[in-house]
Formats: sequence, structure tokens, C-alpha cells
Amino acid sequence: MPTSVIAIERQSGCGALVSGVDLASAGPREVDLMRKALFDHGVLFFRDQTLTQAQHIALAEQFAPIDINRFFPADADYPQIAKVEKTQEQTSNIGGGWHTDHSYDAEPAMGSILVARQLPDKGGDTLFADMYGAFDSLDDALKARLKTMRAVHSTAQVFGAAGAYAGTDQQALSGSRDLPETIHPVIIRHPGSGKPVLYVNPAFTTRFEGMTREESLPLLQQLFVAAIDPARVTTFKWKPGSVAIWDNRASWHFAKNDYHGQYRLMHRITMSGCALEAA
Ligand SMILES: O=C(O)CCC(=O)C(=O)O
Ligand SMILES: [Fe+2]
Repeated sequence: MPTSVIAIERQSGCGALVSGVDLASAGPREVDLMRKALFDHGVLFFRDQTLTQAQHIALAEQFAPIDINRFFPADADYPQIAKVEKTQEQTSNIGGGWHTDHSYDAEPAMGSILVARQLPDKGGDTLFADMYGAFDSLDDALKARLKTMRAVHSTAQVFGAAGAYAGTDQQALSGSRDLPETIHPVIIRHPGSGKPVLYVNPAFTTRFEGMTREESLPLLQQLFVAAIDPARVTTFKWKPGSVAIWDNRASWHFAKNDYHGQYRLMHRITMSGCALEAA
């Protein structure tokens, strides 16, 4: 039986476009190839897919066990699937600031598979930024210093009782469910590729270990600015049938909120990761 030719085409900025794979029927050969590409490029983009919810789950389980997000509403029939939804009436969206998912966990999720279910006529793009490139862009002295540092991550700024969603029409995501803080190295060795990656993000990283937030902010801001250099950012324009698979250790993402009055629904399955070691 002929096997399809899988093409992996690096996109400018961040990520790679994958063609020649039907995600609904992908098996171990395709998943191994995609996993390697995911670890190298940080995010993979797919077009013209036809994943049912059950196939979405089956695909994710081939990558890693599913990690159910504790804040997002789940699909009514499939608790493994989180709904990333903005209704016609809502003005706030989910993920509308630069972040990487689950860095507040001791074993942060490896990544997610996001499937477009209902899209606005225009707008609602997702931006992705390359954290390998962010690390590489720093000067040698700063790289050496950061490799000795660790940072504190917390849900409080986003999901906390006084966090970003509190008092908005995405209020259902927030509450007094702040989890204990977690500490990760600032520069991690990517568990899949072995390469050094910058692992702090504006949503969940609150400060450096041993420093106050005030003391931490100048350097954190410097890293955040480097991380979103337009040269290392890609804008993914969703179409019906589009899918993105991202690696939370190697990329950040940002869901644009520029489609008020229109409905947008994405299905997200999050895949488990592991504890992170310093590079
Ligand atoms: O809706 C999107 O494009 C992404 C939202 C997000 O941040 C996420 O699903 O983790
Ligand atoms: Fe996210």
C-alpha cells in the first residue's frame, strides 16, 4: 500500500505547516514524525482536516496521556475536550494575551491539539512565538546568568480571584482557585529536542526565585520583549478544517480578540508533560 508523503514546511517566524497527513487516521509512523517536528518547530499547522471529537481524542492519546485543564468548561459529551469559546455577546476571549499553557503546574502539559469548530467570518487568528529563537537571541552573558536562575509560576494573575478573567464576561474561568506556586528553571533543556529554551511567560511567571516582583520585573520585561520579536512570531489564520498542535515548552501563543459580535468555538485537548530540568 502506498504511504503518503509527509511534507514539513517551516513557516517564517515560528512553526511548520504539515501536509500529507490525515489526522483522523494517523498511526504510529505519522505520530512519530509529527512528534519530532513538533519538538523542533514548537507548533505544527494543518489544513483541511476532518477530525471528529472521538478522533481528536484518539490522536491526542497517541502523543501522550490527556491532561484535563481544571479551569476550562468541557464539551458536554467528551470531558477530555475543553471548549475555547467566545459567544456573540461576550467581549472577552480566552487566551487573549501572550502565554504558554499550564506553566503553573509542577509537570506542565506538553502541548495541545486545537481544532477549529466554528469561526468568525474574519479575525480570530492565533499568534505563535518561538522560544528556542528567543533564547538564541540573547547575548552570551545573559544566557549564562539565566541558566543559573529559576522563576516562580502561578495561576493567580490569570485565573485567580483578582486575575485577568475576574469581573469580565469570561468570569466563569476564574475564582478563588489559586494553586500553590511552582518553580521552574528560567532556561530549560527541552525534554524532546534537548535544546535550551526560554521558559518564562507574561501570564503565569510572577518573579524570579529569591527576588521580589519589583526586583524581577525589569529583567522579566526584557525577556518578554525579546520573546515577541516580530521576526519570531507567526500569525495562523484559521479556516474550517484547520488544526494546530503546539508544544508549550517551545512556543507561546496569543488568541486575537478582534471579532466582537461573532461566535468562535475551538476544541482543545491538552497532553501531559513532565518536570522540567535546567539547560
Ligand atoms: O483560541 C485560541 O486560538 C487559543 C486559545 C488558547 O490560549 C488555548 O486554547 O490555550
Ligand atoms: Fe493557551
